[in-house]
Amino acid sequence: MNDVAVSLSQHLRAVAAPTGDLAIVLGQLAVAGKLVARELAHAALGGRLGTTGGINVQGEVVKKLDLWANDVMVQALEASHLVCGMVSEEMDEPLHLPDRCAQAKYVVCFDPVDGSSNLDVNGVVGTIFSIRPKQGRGADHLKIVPTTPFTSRFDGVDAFTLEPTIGEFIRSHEKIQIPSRGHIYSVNEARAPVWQPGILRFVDYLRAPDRATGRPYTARYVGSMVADLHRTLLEGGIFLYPAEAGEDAKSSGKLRLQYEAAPMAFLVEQAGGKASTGSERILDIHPTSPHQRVPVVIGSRDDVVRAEEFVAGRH
Ligand code: AHM
Ligand code: MG
Repeated sequence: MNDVAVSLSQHLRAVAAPTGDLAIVLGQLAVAGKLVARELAHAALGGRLGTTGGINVQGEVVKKLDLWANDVMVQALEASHLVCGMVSEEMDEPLHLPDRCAQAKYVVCFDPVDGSSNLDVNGVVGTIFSIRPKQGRGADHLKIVPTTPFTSRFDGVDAFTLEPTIGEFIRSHEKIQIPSRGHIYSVNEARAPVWQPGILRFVDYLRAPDRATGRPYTARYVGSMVADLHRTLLEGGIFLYPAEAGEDAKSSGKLRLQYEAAPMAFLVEQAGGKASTGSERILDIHPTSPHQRVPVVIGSRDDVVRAEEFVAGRH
């Protein structure tokens, strides 16, 4: 039986920074998460699925729930009075709240609904966020640094699952440790013709039978990184969204550094895994623009190391 007695709010009181400010921001994010979960549960019956007809700064179709969830996140974070900058997949420009700067400590980057191509089929989606210390003054802090300053203050990954009948996130997993090697790979193989040769050879290697090294791996791909990495955190294996050949926007992959790749890299590293672009640690990258994309190779340590070896041409 799970440890039913530990709620997220109790956990935050016990472990968050002595001032409690971080706990307040996380508490507001939990409120936004509950509101989004409630909306998702009822959106189909209420006719609130489908697209807005608009295209976001990434050139992607915007769903009604993307925008609704973005507004919920912005309002919840504004209400904390501790956040003066936000970067969102659904906002072309970073949102700066100058009147909050004196008091605020944090900038939050988020993807309100990751995996939104799954929305209309009731698939798994999720909200991804990273909380960064405010840097500099005024709008300067929107030149955000990676999450590294936070890493030393955390100690592993606990998971909290929303119990909807009582409206509480309850601890469901404690100190998650990713197996050092898995047996699942997760990648959109329809994109294989535009992968670089190292990634192509690596995925071919995973598919090749070899009893001694536990191959072939098996394939699982939801098309929602939150779902694919949830499985990877618990069962191990490797998730990839590699760079693609050509001049189009995917020459650095698809996933955005600040609100998709870096937060997931942080979780995976905290659980003992590894997060790379194929040649560089994701959390070592200094962002140069709000919606910067990076290739992602993430999961069990040994699997990611092996992928890097293929990318480097050693196999
Ligand atoms: P989104 O934030 O617009 O939903 O895009 C990100 C998602 C990831 O969750 C997922 O891994 C990837 O895009 C799937 O892309 P593709 O359909 O190209 O495989
Ligand atoms: Mg996303």
